[in-house]
Amino acid sequence: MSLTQEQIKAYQTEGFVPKVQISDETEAAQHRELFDKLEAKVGREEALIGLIDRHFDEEFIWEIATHPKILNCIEALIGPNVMMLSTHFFCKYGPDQKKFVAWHQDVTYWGLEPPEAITAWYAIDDSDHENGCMRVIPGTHRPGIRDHGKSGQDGNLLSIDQEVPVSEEEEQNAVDLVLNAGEISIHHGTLIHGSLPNQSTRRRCGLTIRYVPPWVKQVNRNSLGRNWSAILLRGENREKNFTELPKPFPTK
Ligand SMILES: O=C(O)CCC(=O)C(=O)O
Repeated sequence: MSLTQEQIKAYQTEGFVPKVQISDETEAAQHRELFDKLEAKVGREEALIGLIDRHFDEEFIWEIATHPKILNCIEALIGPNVMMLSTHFFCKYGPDQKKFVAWHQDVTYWGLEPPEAITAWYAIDDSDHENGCMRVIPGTHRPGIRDHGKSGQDGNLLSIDQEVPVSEEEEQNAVDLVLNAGEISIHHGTLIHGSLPNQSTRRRCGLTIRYVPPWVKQVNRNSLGRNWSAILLRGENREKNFTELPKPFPTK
């Protein structure tokens, strides 16, 4: 299974693929149960945005990030050579926490040249308007990176409180990416996206998985002051731009 020509075209023109089913109900329930255990171990505060690159020690995260169905979709969009840079959970608990994700473009502070990256957002929980699903502004990936400022608002989950200004018209064009657990959306690294606070009593947790083709270079550290811990998942890494780490677990 991969993407249809229509989905590939939509990604090129709109900057995202809104929905692809990856896991059936049983597999999605297993992933949720394993995430629940991890959340219970680390606590909710850490689970918000503190679970970064845990695919190195939690096998279920590695399994999601390297799921053949996800990699088929990524390969259809960026070609046969696929490296993974990172995994990162975004969790929002409602209704009092008021955590949100301000409008931004992922690659702005990632230190990549050219700034080419792609994200699969895997729904651990059902994700809808009420619990603060991802929102995207179609087509905004095309002009490239815009200047970002600070949101200045409490509750922005982004690492350095970044926010990109958007016009009223763009805001009105925003699309909700409603997903069932076990589905993914895919977005381009320069697509403007964010999410509103969770107004429900249900958790909204998604795993973001960041991929690049190996011809991209890391020229600066990322917003966390780190180099990416890159792993080759498909094809070849002829360019050797990233220090390639070994796979922490076998792939299926
Ligand atoms: O999960 C969210 O609400 C936002 C995720 C996000 O900003 C990202 O994938 O870069």
